[in-house]
Amino acid sequence: MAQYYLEQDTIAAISTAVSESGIGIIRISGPKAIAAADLLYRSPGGKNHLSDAATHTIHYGYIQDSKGNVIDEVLVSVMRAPRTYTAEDTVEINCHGSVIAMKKILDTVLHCREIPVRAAEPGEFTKRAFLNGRIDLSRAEAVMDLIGAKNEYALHNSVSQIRGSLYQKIQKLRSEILYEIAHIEASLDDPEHLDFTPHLPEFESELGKWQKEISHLIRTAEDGRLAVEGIKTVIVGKPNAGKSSLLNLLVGEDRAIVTEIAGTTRDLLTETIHLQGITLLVTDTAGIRETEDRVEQIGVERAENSLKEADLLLWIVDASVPLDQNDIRIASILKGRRFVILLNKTDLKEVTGEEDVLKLLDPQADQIIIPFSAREGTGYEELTKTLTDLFFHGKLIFNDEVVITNARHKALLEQTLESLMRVQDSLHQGMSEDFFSIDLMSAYELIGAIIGEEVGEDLVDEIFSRFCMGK
Ligand SMILES: Nc1nc2c(ncn2[C@@H]2O[C@H](COP(=O)(O)OP(=O)(O)OP(=O)(O)O)[C@@H](O)[C@H]2O)c(=O)[nH]1
Ligand SMILES: [Mg+2]
Repeated sequence: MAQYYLEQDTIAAISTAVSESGIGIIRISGPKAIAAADLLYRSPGGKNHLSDAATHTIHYGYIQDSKGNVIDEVLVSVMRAPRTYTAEDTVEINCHGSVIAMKKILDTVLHCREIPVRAAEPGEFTKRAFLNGRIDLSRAEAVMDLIGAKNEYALHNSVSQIRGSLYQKIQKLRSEILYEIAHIEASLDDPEHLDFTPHLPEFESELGKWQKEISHLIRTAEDGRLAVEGIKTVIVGKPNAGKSSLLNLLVGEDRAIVTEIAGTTRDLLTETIHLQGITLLVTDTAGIRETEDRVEQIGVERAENSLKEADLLLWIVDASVPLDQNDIRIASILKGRRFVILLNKTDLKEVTGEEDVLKLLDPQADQIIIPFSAREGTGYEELTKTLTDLFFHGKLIFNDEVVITNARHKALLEQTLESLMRVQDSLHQGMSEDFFSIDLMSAYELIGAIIGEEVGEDLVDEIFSRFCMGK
């Protein structure tokens, strides 16, 4: 673990949301945490003191201000170092969740003259856990992801990283790389007794194995991003096809205006939808057609622009009317993209069938078409299943694979892979060991930065400042 200055001061913050709630928690951490809390705490009989309390015990009583007025009735947890969240002495005051009471208690802790306690910065408790060596950086970052988790998948993934899944994987790779570095260095130091050459084939196979593992981790990042941030899904189709009706069906509420007038939707409307543990960011767009209406033209432009950034397109085709020029134009825009066709309004008499739509597409394409009715909800289940299969190959959700969800981790893995590729190049060019030992060392350092080895203080500050208050 890289060495950082150890914090000596005691810090405090409100750790729960600062809004009316069942309970509120004021957390104090640092060498003087227990003494500071003791000054404000009064047990029911007035005789018990927190300073005498055994570790990991809870105490009923009152918190009073400097003049001895009771602020609130509380339960105080006393946890002594090192088995605490921050690895320091920690006190948590559980009060009734009144915003005024929480603020007043915090204020009293911070303004106590005898014992200086300062307000914690955002993420500072978790930063201390990291600096005190209780958790590595990947776990600390997973704590932040857990707080911000927007779906079950994201939650599951961050819990797994908090439990050290990524850490273990990285540590294993590091120790294997370090072993080879040591081997090379030893042979450089003592060439008479230790020759690396006979070991080269084995080294090369190790190198290939690391590259494979790291490439695999990098590939999981795409699934990870989609799972955690949501799949950017754009609904396209000609006017009146039922795009806004589909959005409303997915959201389960009347968000978008639906009328029988073609050209109803003008602006983009994006809604977040949770389906079986995954998140979709679904955008409804204006129907694509040639139009003289200036406002509608802008809507069509916006629709076409939003398509460009989408992870997935849902093309709504109106089965109750014949295909026309607009459908042909849409089919050409969608060429080469990942899309699913919904043949909508199948509750009406079918004028356009699946074969008609397929004729507009590349005959090689293995296109998914789902008969649908936004009015009656037909095809909804098939759509859900198609989406989860498309993005998660039916396996990503809730298996134990380590998935990269953090952009910093992904970038470091990419750089590590580049260094390893340079090692391989040197190897193929028959360079001497000292050449590739430099790149091997940089791979070792880069991958170590994921778990917080070899990272500078600035980066540590920057990462933890993104946490919320009280964490
Ligand atoms: N019978 C039937 N009517 C539908 C279905 N889906 C939509 N409609 C009707 O078709 C009309 C157009 O629906 P919208 O959802 O506004 O269509 P849109 O694609 O958003 O249209 P624009 O915003 O104009 O591009 C409305 O009258 C809907 O009630 C369906 O599955 N079956
Ligand atoms: Mg619409």
